[in-house]
Amino acid sequence: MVHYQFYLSLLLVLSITFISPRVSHKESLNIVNDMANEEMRDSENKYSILLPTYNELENLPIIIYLLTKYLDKSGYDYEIIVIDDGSPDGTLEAAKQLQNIYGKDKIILRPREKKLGLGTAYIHGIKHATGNFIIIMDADLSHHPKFISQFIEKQQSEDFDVVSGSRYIGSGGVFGWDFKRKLVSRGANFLTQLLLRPGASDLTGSFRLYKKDVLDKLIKSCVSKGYVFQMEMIIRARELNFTVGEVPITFVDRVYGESKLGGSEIVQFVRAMLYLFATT
Ligand SMILES: Nc1nc2c(ncn2[C@@H]2O[C@H](COP(=O)(O)OP(=O)(O)OP(=O)(O)O)[C@@H](O)[C@H]2O)c(=O)[nH]1
Ligand SMILES: [Mg+2]
Repeated sequence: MVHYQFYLSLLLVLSITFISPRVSHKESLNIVNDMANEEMRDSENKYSILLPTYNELENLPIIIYLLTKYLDKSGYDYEIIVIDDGSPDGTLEAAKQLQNIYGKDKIILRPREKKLGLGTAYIHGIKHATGNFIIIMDADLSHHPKFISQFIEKQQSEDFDVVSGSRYIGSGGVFGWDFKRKLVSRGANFLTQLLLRPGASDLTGSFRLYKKDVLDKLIKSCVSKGYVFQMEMIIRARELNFTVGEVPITFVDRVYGESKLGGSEIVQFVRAMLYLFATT
């Protein structure tokens, strides 16, 4: 019996040493270390997803269902922070019911009394975030949660400070926009590329992942509050020497609810772009 065990162990040692010689001892140690580091990183990381909502009653249940589906599957630790600005359509009541379904640890409600704008909605949400990473996305189903794991992988690949979803690289694209809307988006991106050389291809998109401390610094340095906030964030990131990675995303125009982009937003955008051109 003893002999049998001895020969079995000997066989095991020999096979590890001779049968798999292609991986050196150092290499195998590195592989084990990498695996351990990755696991540790993932177990330490938490992703806070900020969902600003204004009249998203039809969209909120679907986006929350998709978020939990994809994130639960990927195994990342996460929380979803809904920042509703007193939507008259009852979005907040729906959010409360969703909280009962998915749990208070996963769905966090941080409502405000009235519509105070998107920029300050993010600032409000960040204050309550417990994750070391923040993901910002729209709640109107234009941004698909399936891309989040690609954002996270991209961030981890080179330890990027910011990962920005881009409609203008690789397999990225826009679906459902009319010609005017495409022209406005392309025009805004083109002009900003020309004047500010931001080092990122999609400046007006808002589907992004940030290291929390980086986002805190970026927000402090941003002056604009409205629509143009997204563009300024990337310009400030370049100015402060933060690294920005990009992931191609497909953007689908909202099916439910109304668009809030109007002429005043376009004027605001051009004004802010010229301001940044003059000051950065
Ligand atoms: N909390 C809060 N959320 C807002 C406000 N304005 C817009 N949102 C939300 O921010 C996200 C982006 O706004 P959208 O209206 O979709 O802006 P957009 O995608 O540029 O334009 P459309 O999709 O065409 O309407 C959506 O989830 C909105 O519900 C606001 O003042 N406060
Ligand atoms: Mg939208």
